[in-house]
Amino acid sequence: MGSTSLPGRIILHVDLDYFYAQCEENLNPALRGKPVVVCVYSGRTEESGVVSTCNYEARKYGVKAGIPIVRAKKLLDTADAAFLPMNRPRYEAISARIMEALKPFGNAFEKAGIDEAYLELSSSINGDFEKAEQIAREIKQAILEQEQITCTVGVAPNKLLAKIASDYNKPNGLTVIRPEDVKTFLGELQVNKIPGVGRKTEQSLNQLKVERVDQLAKLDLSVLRETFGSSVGDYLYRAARGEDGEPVKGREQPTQLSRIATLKKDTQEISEILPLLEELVSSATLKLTQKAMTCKTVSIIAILGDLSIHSKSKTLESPTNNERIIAQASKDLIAQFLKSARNASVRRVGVKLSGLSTRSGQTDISRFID
Ligand code: TTP
Ligand code: CA
Repeated sequence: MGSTSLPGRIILHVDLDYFYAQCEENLNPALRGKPVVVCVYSGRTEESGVVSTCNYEARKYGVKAGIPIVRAKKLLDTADAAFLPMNRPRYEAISARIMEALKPFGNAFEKAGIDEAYLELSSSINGDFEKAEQIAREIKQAILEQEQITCTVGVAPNKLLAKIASDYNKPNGLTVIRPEDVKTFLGELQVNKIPGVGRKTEQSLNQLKVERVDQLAKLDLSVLRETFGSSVGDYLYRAARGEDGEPVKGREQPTQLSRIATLKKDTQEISEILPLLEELVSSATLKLTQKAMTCKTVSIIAILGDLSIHSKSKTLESPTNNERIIAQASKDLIAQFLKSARNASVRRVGVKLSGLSTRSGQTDISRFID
């Protein structure tokens, strides 16, 4: 079922600790050591609204994100606590500087929220988890020195596991999950540690007598699909095994990829067109493979001597990055084109691969559960 962790892959997930509250502590160091609660005031009454986040001193009293401010005040009534209004533009400016500082540490960088990001280290350190751990320490030090912000880092063979790792030991933590430790590490966790598994999914799993991830890994895929539907079922099945092929998306993923070139001379002969077309297919397919993507549709483009542009497309039976299949489809299409457009003298020829998706076919489904 799709790709798992590619061998040698190492991903870092950086999560800034109690982010908004830590920003407030830095803006007013007198707050340090006290419970600090950042609030979203609704404006209805003086105290109505909810807690956005709070520092770890406040968490000791049971305060957490999402609870009413009134309730947080009750929990903290014996403490010398600070209640501050949220100032999002301030936190965004700090976040933007930190994100810029993080980018050079990886081959690819993906911001996943105001206070979290993924870095792909794979190709620079050749699967060396010791080096990855060292880089994680350097990152923590760099952010601390530059912004006086602590963070927690997870290091693992894929994004899913890196996120689970960074959640494991907060604040100011560093957790490394090596490929050989995945099964043991994951197996002992409660199912709600899987990103996306909230109260509802957890309750449904509990009804199936599943509380820990090792128990989840014993469920048949068919049971998971019946209970949660096929996409969430597939996600849980793979997550229980620590499998995730999602790339760190440096930029927006392309939705199509094309190659086009000019023939040595205008021609109507397929034999004079095919060698160039095959080269273009080969180059496009290589790019697809490098991006760990597949295509669903193959098109050929023909620009004639009169500069008119023509194209023909074929939707494949299943998504692929197999060069042989893509080359065959292109060959069929150009043959069809030459047959239909008699006397067409081709000047430029091209191939376009579209309907691109990542090989796992999974698009961050964890965000949509519960
Ligand atoms: P989180 O990373 O979930 O929380 P955190 O950074 O405050 O704490 P932790 O040390 O556990 O990582 O969220 C990041 C920021 O997003 C957080 O500082 C405030 C904001 N936020 C809300 O406004 N409402 C919410 O319900 C949550 C969970 C977060
Ligand atoms: Ca955080």
